[in-house]
Amino acid sequence: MHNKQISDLFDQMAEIMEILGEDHFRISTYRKVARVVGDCPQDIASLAAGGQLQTLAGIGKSSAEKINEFIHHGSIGAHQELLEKIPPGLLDLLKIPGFGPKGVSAVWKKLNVTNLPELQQAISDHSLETLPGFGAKKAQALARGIEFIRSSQNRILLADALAIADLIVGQLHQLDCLDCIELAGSLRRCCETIGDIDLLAQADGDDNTKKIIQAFTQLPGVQEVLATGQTKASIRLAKPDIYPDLIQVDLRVISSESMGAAWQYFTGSKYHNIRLREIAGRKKLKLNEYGLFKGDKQIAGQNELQIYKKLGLSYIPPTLREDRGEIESAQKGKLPEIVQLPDVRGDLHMHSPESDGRSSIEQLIGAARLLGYEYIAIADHSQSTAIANGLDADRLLKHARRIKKLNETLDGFTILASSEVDILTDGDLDYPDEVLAELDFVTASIHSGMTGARDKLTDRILRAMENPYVNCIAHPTGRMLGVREAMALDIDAIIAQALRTHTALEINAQPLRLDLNDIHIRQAVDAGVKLIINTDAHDTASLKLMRFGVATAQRGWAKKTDILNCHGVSVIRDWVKDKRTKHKP
Ligand code: DGT
Ligand code: CA
Ligand code: CA
Ligand code: ZN
Repeated sequence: MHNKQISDLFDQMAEIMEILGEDHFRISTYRKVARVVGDCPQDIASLAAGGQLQTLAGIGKSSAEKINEFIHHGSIGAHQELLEKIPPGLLDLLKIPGFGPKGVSAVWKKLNVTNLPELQQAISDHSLETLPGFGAKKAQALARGIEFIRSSQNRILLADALAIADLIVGQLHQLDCLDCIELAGSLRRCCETIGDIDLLAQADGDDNTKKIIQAFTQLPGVQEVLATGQTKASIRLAKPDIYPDLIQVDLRVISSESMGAAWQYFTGSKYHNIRLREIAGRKKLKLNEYGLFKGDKQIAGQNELQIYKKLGLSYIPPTLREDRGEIESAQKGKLPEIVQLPDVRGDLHMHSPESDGRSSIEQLIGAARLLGYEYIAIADHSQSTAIANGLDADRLLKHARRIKKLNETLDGFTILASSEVDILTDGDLDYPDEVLAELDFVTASIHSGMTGARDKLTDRILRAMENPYVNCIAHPTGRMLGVREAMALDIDAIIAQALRTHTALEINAQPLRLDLNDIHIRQAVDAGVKLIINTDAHDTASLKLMRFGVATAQRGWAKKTDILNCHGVSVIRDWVKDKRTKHKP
């Protein structure tokens, strides 16, 4: 499908024309084309091949020609011409959240700013503030926006970072001069993306320390040694294929009496640590990576727990250390008992070969049993997701009957007949209610037209939740880390509707998704909305991705009682039955 690329090109043409101050009418025409193409559920190339482009509202003759040009040549001449009229760095400025073509045009024409570094300069020398409509507040917002872009560039997915870290840990573990090696930093806090990998090795004595640092800098795959010191080193490794750059790994060697303090310090987050140092200060103590000190005397440092205890806090799990209220809660001894991987009792979103899964249903059951699960749901795609071989109603009903029959042969395990039903552009579902009624559990999700307007997209989901057969919304925002932004959605409205309609929200455990994210999970938990952690597995191996969903749930302060699939299958069945009968919206 070229839809996204074409939509992006038209958007970019509109943006460049707006920067150039060109004709409004053409700008809004291009925007309209971008939206129509982005929303179009069919492949634009096949519409074009059938000469049907102009049947789409908003696509006239000249836009259709440009689309055809792209399909045949991979580029659009008018787009290339527009690109030549502006300094290329201006396009980077457009990526700053909250900074549009009008703003870009102003800084370019009035301050001669042509790229990100120059904009940063204009912020720091306050020249930006001299522009009409740009006060200090706006400048600050832009500075934060630039920081956001920086921080999302060059980061890698949690799961990929963990795989690399595991390899390094495995290799260093073979050294007998090392007592233990631990993960720290954002990796230990299970952030969704990781800037660099932080490792701590515990060893005593200069010789041992030296040997570890040496082994670390000579690991296979090291492309560059950034720095080496007595007790620390930074290297750069080749990233897995999907990433263009190198990933940095920092190792620090710590002696046993400071291991807990260092682990605490280098786990972060920075903001969490700042708060802890303040608390230490108020108690006339000093906290650093070597320990907690009263004058010159170390009163804690060997283990982390002691540090929290001596500061008057209960132990704070790494996934909560973001200064998002965890310190206040720990002071009162009121931290939530966050969900743990063994609490998960089933997985309600996976695909079989009936749509685009690669492992047979029998294999999925076998793997799920090994994970200690009591139930799974097979949720294949519905007919509109044709690229994933989605099932039409007939096939679905047969598929569901086979699954229910299979279930009767199982002992101590339940397989549920489900579907991942597309939410169509108007919020209708891809199957009629009488078909959905034959399923044990229904998950609904959006797979098309994700670039639409906020109100429209939100309404689509709100309407789907109104359906008494919809039990869960899968990957609610549709974001893919570093690939695709979340849909513009009114999350508050979706959470309120989930509560009102007894619809659960999914925490999709795919490392690329982790959707809902930690912030939205926390909002849902606070509102009393039920969540479901699913792997969306397309093969047995992916069933193990559950840990990433659980970690994200922890970061959103979710308890096992908040998670529907931390309950037995009878609770799941009741959840379905109650919405169809008692809570029918
Ligand atoms: P990342 O690498 O961007 O995903 O995030 P982190 O949290 O791993 O950040 P990193 O690698 O710069 O630092 C690791 C931890 O070291 C950080 O979470 C907290 C601790 N730390 C505390 N104060 C500082 C500081 O002033 N500078 C740095 N670099 N780290 C600090
Ligand atoms: Ca780090
Ligand atoms: Ca680091
Ligand atoms: Zn799926």
